[in-house]
Amino acid sequence: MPKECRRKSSKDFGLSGTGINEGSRLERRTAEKASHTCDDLVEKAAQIAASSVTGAPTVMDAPRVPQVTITPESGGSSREMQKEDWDDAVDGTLRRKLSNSSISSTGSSAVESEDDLLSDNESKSKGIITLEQLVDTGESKAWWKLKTIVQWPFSVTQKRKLNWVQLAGHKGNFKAADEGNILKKFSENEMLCFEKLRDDALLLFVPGYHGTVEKDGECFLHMTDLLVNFDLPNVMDCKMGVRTYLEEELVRARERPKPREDLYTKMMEVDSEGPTPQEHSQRGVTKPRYMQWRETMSSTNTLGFRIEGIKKCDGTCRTDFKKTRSKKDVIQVFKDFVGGNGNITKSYLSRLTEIRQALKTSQFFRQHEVIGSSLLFIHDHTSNAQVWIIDFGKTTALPEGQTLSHDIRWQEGNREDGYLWGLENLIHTLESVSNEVTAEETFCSVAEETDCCQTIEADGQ
Ligand code: I3P
Repeated sequence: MPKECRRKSSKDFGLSGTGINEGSRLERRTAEKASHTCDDLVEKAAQIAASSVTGAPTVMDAPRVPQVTITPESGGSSREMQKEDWDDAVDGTLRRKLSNSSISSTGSSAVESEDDLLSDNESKSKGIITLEQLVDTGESKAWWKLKTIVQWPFSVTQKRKLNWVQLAGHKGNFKAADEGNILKKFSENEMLCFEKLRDDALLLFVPGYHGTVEKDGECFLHMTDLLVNFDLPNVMDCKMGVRTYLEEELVRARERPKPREDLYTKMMEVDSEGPTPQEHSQRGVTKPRYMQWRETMSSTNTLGFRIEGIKKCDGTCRTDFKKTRSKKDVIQVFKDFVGGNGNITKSYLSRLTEIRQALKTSQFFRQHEVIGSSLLFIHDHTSNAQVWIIDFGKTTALPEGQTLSHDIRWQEGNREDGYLWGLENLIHTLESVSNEVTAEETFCSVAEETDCCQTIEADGQ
């Protein structure tokens, strides 16, 4: 993908909100640019996935499936959504204008350094995934928060005030959509994955995908909101696999290393002894080096998954898991997350077992290098508990005829990602949580009975 296009989409299309609230002249100009860029990309994407990009359901047709939601964090990208917004985004014609992606594995020939391929620092900030949607409590947290009143197409009585909190992820990647849905910044990789997943065994375990839409001059993936069926949900994001960067990122960094100060700073915040003497002197760390360091600090390398963030129903939010590495520590975080509830733990375990089974039969899974994808755990006080496979921005198709086993050691060149190995460890972790929780529940009930017996004996005397 031409570098020029990517830069335009991040800077000019208002990822930090400039395209929404500024004057109409700017909006028009921005929209014109976006249209132009989208048009260029439509043809290209159509060549890749022509047959599958048709027939996106309208809002009314969209299946009401539980989904993930995330939202813009920056104030500029939030506002009340109006009927005409949705008319713009989803109408009968629904032009399939495809924006470019800041994460693309297809444009390597045009890029000049690792960052040209790997990241767009103008549009991305930190982390990884999810957010939450809940009834407004009026509380004001330091977390990135977006308040949106969804006014249409719902009646006054159906209006709901929503708060969305983004646990992790690239800032500004999400916008509000019609109720039950969200808009996620367009990524070619992710779109192609969703198109292929339409006919795959994993379909039941990924967010509903309703095609692409254009809004405010930007292109988005129209997806279901995974939190919609929950009442004050607890949400955890686990990034899967032993590797969190693509092999091509590694190659590029080797060919054209580009130390980044922001990654050096992030590394220093966690461990001042993390950077090498050379990295200290240049005050910069390359992306793969940073990613590898993150993997060794967390449980990615040792367990094949890591905890990225947790949002609990009480409003507390944690993303400080960069040094959560040992199995013992991971178990403790999970126990806290499920609140010592054995039923929720068992529901999660059963869902993970279903996911494992589906992965083993999935053609999509066999034919893709799955990098940076997460499992999203969601439960609420009704013991409704679900796990979803999310984030396919860096999930890349293998060359024709090549497949992965996902459970053998990664060596550069074999593109293995350790996803299944990580899932196996995740299941073992949940089993340990379940055992501990059951033992504690048994202990408590015995203790209660003992107290009870003592009372009876005392009464009898
Ligand atoms: C970020 C995290 C993201 C990565 C991002 C990192 O680190 O590893 O997965 O984005 O790279 O900065 P952290 O979790 O410590 O904040 P990608 O997955 O898209 O590569 P970026 O800074 O280049 O966006």
